[in-house]
Amino acid sequence: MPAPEKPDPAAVKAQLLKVYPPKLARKRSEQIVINTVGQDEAVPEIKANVRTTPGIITQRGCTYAGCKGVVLGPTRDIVNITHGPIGCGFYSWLTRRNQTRPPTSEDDNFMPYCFSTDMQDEQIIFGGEKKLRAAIQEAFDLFHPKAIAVFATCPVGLIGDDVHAVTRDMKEKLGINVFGFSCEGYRGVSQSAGHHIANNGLFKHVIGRNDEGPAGRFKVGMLGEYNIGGDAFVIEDLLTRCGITLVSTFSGNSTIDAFEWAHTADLNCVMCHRSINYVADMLEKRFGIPWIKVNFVGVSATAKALRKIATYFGDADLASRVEAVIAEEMPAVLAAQAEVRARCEGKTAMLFVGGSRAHHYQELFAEIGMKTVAAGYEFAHRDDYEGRKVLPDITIDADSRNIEELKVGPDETRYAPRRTAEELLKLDANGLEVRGYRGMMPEMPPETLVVDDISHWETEELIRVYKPAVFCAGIKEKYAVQKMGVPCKQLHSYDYGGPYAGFKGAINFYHDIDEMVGAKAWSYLRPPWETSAQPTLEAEFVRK
Ligand code: CFM
Repeated sequence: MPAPEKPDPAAVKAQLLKVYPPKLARKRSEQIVINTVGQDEAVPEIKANVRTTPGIITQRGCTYAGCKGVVLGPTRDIVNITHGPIGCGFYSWLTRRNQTRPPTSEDDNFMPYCFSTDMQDEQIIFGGEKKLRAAIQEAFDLFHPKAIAVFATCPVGLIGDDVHAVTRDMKEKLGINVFGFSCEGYRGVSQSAGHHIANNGLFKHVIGRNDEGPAGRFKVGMLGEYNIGGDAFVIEDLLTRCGITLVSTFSGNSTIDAFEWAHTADLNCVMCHRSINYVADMLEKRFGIPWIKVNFVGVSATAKALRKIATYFGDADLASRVEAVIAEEMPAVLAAQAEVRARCEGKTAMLFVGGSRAHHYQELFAEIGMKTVAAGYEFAHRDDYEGRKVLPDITIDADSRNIEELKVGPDETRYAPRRTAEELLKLDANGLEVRGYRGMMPEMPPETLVVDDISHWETEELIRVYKPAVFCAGIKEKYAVQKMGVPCKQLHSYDYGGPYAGFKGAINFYHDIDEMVGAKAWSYLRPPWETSAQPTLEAEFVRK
């Protein structure tokens, strides 16, 4: 049956909720919102960052994944040891295609290795600290790294191994930086808690240890850019051509040194607000570095980000170099847009990804005339949906309170506000939106559906109703979506594609999406349960 021209979102929402028991339906009802944008970008309230109800098939990951896999994983010269069963280490190892590029083959690069204590029953019963100590020693003897980080998995928390005591001892013994994270998978409602724990750990153990950062007139830090599919390489190239010095990136293509001198930047640019806003805030409070939200996904967003940096530094030469770089890049972009738009215009997309990409990638789709009809984050908070203006209204529940909130004040000797309060106000008036993030919903058209922590049932139902031309999600959803005849673009790993950031990345994205939405293959696909009269798989209850 062809999809109706424009499904009624209220009816769709009711349809999604009707299978749930009343209590769950009430909860999900607050997490599924029909968007409206009123005066001053007022959007409806959405419930977010709450526990997934057991029994629901969620797309979320765990706290350990957010800490080890997401924030620390992309750094090449820290030996990251997973203290836990081997699966935790293995499945958080390079699956999102975070790339790195050491300057020479002599430089440390541990990313091709997966380090784990490979906990066995014996450690679960008698404790794993001894094995962890031995693993740290072994890693040190083999690789002589500058730093070793240890990540606790669920069983570690359950049996009570103290990763901090072990890392403290080993730091003293080995004379290098060794630090641990209590990022057991169950510690928060999703990987978001892991981001926060990672941010805190970096701030306590790494940032600020070295005052000798790179020299430059326009020194920025990039926060929340993880070099998926080579995105950071594109951004680095743009900044270099503009004459902007990238002091450190958290954490795509990064090093421990760059983390240690992160406080020498004069401006921080936040890409993924969800995963790293804590570091941005702490760097400002302790060292006086202001931060702005940027987005290098999408052509106009990229140009805007570069211009914002130029505005901040207020230097005419820098501004003209930025304009020159944009002008160099635009002809190829416009040509690609024109070519692809002819085929993609008016087609629809749905994006259910993480905590920032469901927002950022809407820009790229809009640039080739595609409409986002529904979108949502897996684990973002209300501020990522509704904008940071709602921060004071967010209720802190027991799950969030479980995560340490560092109290950070000015550094006694190194606090140096890069701009005065008046200067910041002026920059704000010039469109810089210092410390601001407007969130996803104000930029989505009215009548679109916003769904937090989408369930598998809801995913399938939305696809049935809207029949989008492309569905953006991750590996867990990919094949179920494609079996429904809809192409699925992985926005976590980019499948085998990318980079998608900056101008060159946008061109890659336009072409990849053009190929996907134009491919007839999906419409020919018939899953076995539709083509066979016989059930393809039968099961019966073993226990009656
Ligand atoms: Fe930030 Fe990310 Fe994302 Fe994220 Fe992630 Fe990721 Fe993501 Mo996958 S840090 S919130 S925890 S932009 S791994 S690089 S793609 S879910 S939208």
